[in-house]
Amino acid sequence: MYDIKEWQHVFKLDPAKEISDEDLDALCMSNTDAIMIGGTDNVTEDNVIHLMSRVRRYPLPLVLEISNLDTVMPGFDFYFVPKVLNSKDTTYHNGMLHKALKQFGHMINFEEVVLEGYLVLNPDSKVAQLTQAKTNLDIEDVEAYAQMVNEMYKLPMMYIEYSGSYGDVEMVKAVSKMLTNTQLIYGGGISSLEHAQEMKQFADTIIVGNIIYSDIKKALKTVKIKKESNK
Ligand code: 1GP
Repeated sequence: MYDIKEWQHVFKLDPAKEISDEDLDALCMSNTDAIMIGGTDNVTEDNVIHLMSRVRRYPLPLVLEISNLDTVMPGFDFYFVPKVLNSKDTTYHNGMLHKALKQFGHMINFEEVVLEGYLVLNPDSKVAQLTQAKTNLDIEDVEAYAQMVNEMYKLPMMYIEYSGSYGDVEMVKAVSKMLTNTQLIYGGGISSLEHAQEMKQFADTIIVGNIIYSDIKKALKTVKIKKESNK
C-alpha cells in the first residue's frame, strides 16, 4: 500500500480545467509521488469521473480532495478531507463531514480517509472566499493552529494553502517547527524549481497546481526536488 508520509511532491489537477493527453502523460510519468484531484469551482460528478478515469491508466496513487459531497465516488486510493481551521463557517470545520457520515458513514473505509488541518492564507483565492477564511494571521496565530493540529487534534496532515499565490516562507517555517508528528503540506503559487526547493526546506510535501495549466515545462521541473531533497 502507498505510504503518504513518504510523498514529497504531488500534482493537483483541477477537474474543471482542460488538460491534453500529452500533458497528462508527462505529469503522470514525471516521478511525482501522487496525483490529487481537487478544486473549488465547477467541480462536478462528470468532470471528476472523467479525469479519474484518465489518470487511472497510470500506476501512481490517486487522491480525491473533497470539496463537495456530490462528487465523492469510489475509485480513488485516498480521500483527503479539508477541515478549514480558519473558516468562519462551521460547514468547513465539520458540517459537511457530519452530513457525509450521516449519509455514507456505514460504507466508508476509514483507512482511505485522511483529515487535513487546512489553513487558507491567500485572501484573494476562491477557497478563502468560499470558506470565509480569516486570512490576516500573524506568525503567532499560525503557530497556535499548528500546535492545535499537532498536539490536540493530532491530525495526520496540516495543509498551508496559498492557492494562486506564492506564500510567506516564514509562515511555513514557523508551522514546520511546531509539527513533530503531523505531516506538513504546502501548496500555492509554486511556478519554478526554486520555489519548490524553498518551500520544500520546511514542508514535507509540496503541491503544484496552477502552473500545470500555464506552463507545463515549469511544472514538470518542480519534480526535481525529489532528487535534491534530503527530507
Ligand atoms: C491549490 O495548493 C494548491 O489547492 C496548489 O496551488 O494552484 O497555486 O499551485 P496553486
